[in-house]
Amino acid sequence: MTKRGVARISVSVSPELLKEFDATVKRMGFDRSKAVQAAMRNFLTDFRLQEGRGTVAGALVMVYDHKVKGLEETLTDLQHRFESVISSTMHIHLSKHNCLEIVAVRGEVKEIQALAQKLMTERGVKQLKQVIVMP
Ligand code: NI
Repeated sequence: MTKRGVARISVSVSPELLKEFDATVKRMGFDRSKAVQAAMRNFLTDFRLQEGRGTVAGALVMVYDHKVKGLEETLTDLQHRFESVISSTMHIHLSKHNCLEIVAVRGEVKEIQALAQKLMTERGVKQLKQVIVMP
């Protein structure tokens, strides 16, 4: 294994799994190495999320009803409390009632999960999705 450049690995898989993997990789226009790298990154990101440890980056995407009394103030207060993991926020007025907010995050998984949990449980927040990747 080297720190720079590329490291080559050899893995054992069932022929059926490899056949389906290769067919999917081909359909997506990937090559096998790139697909394995993407799968490894997803695996590591999932593990960080499960374990609640490590550094990640991503976005929290939420829809809320801005007519709900006090909600916008609460959401702003929360974002100030978690300013250490928030890089930026984008606000889009979707309709008369609905706002879409995209909160870009980077930092400790535990902090980001705590922020997401607090945002999604506020009354008036209709939906929250997390898109998390390796930084
Ligand atoms: Ni709005």
